[in-house]
Amino acid sequence: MLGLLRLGVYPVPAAAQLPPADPVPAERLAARAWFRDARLGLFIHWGVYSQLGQGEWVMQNRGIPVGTYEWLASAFNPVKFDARAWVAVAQAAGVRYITITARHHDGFSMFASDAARYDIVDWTPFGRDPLRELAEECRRAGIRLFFYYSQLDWHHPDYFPRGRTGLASGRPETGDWYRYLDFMDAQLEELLTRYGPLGGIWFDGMWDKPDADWRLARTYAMIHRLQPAALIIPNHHLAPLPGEDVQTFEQDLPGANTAGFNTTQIGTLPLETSLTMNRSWGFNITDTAFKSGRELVRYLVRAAGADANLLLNVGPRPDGTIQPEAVERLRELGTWLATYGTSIHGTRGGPVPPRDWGVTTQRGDTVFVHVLDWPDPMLALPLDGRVRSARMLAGGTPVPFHQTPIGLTLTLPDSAADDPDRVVVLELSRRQSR
Ligand code: FHN
Repeated sequence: MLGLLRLGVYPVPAAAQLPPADPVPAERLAARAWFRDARLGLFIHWGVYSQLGQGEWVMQNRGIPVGTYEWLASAFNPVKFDARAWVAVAQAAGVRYITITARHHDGFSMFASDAARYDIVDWTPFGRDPLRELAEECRRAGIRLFFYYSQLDWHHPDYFPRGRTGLASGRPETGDWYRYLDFMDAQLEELLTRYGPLGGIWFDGMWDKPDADWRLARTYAMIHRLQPAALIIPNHHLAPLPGEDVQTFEQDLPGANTAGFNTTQIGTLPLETSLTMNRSWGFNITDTAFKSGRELVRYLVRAAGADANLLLNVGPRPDGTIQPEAVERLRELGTWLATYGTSIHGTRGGPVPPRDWGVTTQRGDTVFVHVLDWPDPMLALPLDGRVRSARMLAGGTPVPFHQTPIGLTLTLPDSAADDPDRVVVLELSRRQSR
């Protein structure tokens, strides 16, 4: 048992490793409310792996040993990287926050780190810190910046005992787990003290060693101490743990589990769902399976109806440019939000839970009925509020409605075939408002 503990194996599930959470300070509660209002974030998977155009797991998938991958890292030189251009694409899409990979599972740091020489400034000819440039541009544009930080590491010698992955990395079968945890805390301190106020930290990779002692309480406490308004968003696929601020789901709406690794337990924290625009997170040169702008609008709407944010991903190319297919779809989202954003940004899911025909979102006395799939002119909703008026959001055409004690029926105008979402705006009489 003692041997196991010294090796950092802690046969106690993560949940039991954390003391009950202290009351959440006001500024973090305010940050959580801001996060819920934001509704749309841009996820960016970008790094050394982008050079091979086979996604961010190429080191693992092709069994590339550390030495060879280190050479690949030394060739990384994204000369066309332009933080202002990225932020402009995000702004035009109606994005309110960006979450970028500061360090993915390959262990390479996309920022200037004193805790590691294996970083973009020391190890590559590029020599610049893209996260610093992005942080400045985000601040200028009023977009909040989150850093994705991988707890899993296929490069670090102290990520030992190994977990489920990274077994072909060619590292010696030795290492000091707690020295690895110290390394992570040192890097997180750098990220939380050198890039200005952050939206938060988006963790990933704990699932590689689910029974390990990740010392979460210590790391979470440090983050909350260094930046009290920073949010902790863990992609551990478990129900929320003390000290965490957002529950994120991957490639699934909250509660669903088509991906096979998401918990179906929905807690009370703000919710988020991360989604690839094609089938890859990191740049994949042969992955042309891009979802249409229409599909992405409808996913954003379904996420908002489930009271969750959409964190939509792009995988920039090795030269630092974003694929035109992705820019085009982000532009389409922005065009749609220019008209319909009021029914998404700053809303909450409900009052009618998600349905096959669509979802509802609400803000104060206003309810937005998002009709996504409904062939018939009449739509009945179990809405017991007193509706004062009903109109189409686009164009303002009044929508005939009939109110009964058990609900409401709407007579819907024909929809344009390519209309991704017919939005009916209901104004509730204050007395009844939620
Ligand atoms: O392994 C990662 C993967 O590379 C990617 O970062 C996604 C994003 O949510 N998360 C992990 C898979 O669960």
